[in-house]
Amino acid sequence: MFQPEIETLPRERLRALQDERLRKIVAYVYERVPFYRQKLDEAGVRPDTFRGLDELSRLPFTKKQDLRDHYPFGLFAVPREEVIRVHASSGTTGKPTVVGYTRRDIEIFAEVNARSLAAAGARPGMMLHNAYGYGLFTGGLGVHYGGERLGLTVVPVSGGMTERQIMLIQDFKPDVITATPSYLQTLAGEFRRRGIPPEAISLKIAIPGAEPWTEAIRKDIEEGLGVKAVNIYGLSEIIGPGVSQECLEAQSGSHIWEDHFLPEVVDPETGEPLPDGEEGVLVFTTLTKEALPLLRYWTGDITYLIREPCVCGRTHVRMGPIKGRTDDMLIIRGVNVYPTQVEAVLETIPEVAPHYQLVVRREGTLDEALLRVELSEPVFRRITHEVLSDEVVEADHGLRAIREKIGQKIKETIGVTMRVELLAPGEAPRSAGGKLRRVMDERNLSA
Ligand code: DLL
Repeated sequence: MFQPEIETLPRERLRALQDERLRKIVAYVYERVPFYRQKLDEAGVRPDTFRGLDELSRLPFTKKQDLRDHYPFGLFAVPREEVIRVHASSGTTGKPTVVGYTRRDIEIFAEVNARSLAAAGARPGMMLHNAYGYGLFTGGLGVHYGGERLGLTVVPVSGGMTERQIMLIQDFKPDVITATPSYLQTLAGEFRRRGIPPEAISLKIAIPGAEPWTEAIRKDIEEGLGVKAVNIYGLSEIIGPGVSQECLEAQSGSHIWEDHFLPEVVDPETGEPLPDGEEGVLVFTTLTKEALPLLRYWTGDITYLIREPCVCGRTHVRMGPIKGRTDDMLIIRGVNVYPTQVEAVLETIPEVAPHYQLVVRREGTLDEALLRVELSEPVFRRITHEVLSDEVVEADHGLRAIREKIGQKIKETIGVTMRVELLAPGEAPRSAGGKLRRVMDERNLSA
């Protein structure tokens, strides 16, 4: 562990620390951020009488729109001169969300990423191939500083230029790789294409994050690169990567670094806090941030909290995988659909690979969903073989059976009819370096 004492702090002491920090941060934002002073006044919360954790749910939520309304620096709690770095995340609409860090914030950013890398199994002296994007995106620099803090040799490759990535991995022989899961799949596919077996790749650990992924993708990455894959989660508004990290020991849920980020899961409709284990929107209060402290930030990410002790000995609560976002939930013919539900169905069908695209169109007044899925290599090889040996009819039957099986399972589990199209391996979109959009909603619903 990078900071064993804090990472294994007994729950009651962790709670006391959070309680103390929460009171402080409420007083801090009340004093320094006009937006929060007004919100807290409206909620009837006064810093001098606020009773900490027990009254957490009295605090107002902060939403992405609040950051947009105060673009670019309006929610900063320190003069701009004390901000030593800014990052920004590009939203789907208009202006980016801008976040800022004081010198101390950057130190904490490095610290939580060092913790995350260590929990993933990285050790001082190892080499890290960091293929998260450098620049306004928090991924590259966030993981970079964490790697340096832990004592790794950091190779700041950034995303993209796959040829060069492959060459550097073969020449430098790094132990750890950080990149989006879709880009790790791209790299694994490229090694495969060149006939380089996983045993010949130096990598031992991959740390995917920045977009949702599934157990099937984990398997694809682990087998393709010959690594263990452990999740890293985070968002710019809270700090960037390193808000939570899956440990190598359990590979089951990501530890939220709770001495800095206070999590809640709430009902997406009512905002009421939900009991542990129930699925809802993940909400964070930053406990130590100076430049951009946020109260009850509504991430839009859907998950649940796991309070059971972990085999690794860390006491910090775990979160499950991100099931989707409240805002990338699709409504297809009135049914709520998360892309990850589609992935979960595909995982149960051995004939297909974890590469797909979901296209939603509107034909007249009706939504049409088209699911384009790649066949697995062996099935594709069998079928092309049959076609070459003139068993075309049978081959078509085989494909139709697979298509029907997928369509039926989707209908049974999600409740939506989707047209299924089978693709040859390599035909579904791949990540060229950053986050991959697997869903294309081509309905123009505002028109
Ligand atoms: O993606 C920070 C990051 C960089 C995390 C590198 C991990 C690794 P944003 O661009 O602000 O920040 O996007 C944040 O991405 O609210 C989630 O919806 C999604 N996301 C991030 N990590 C994961 C993950 C970075 N491990 C948004 N699993 C978040 C699923 C993730 N979704």
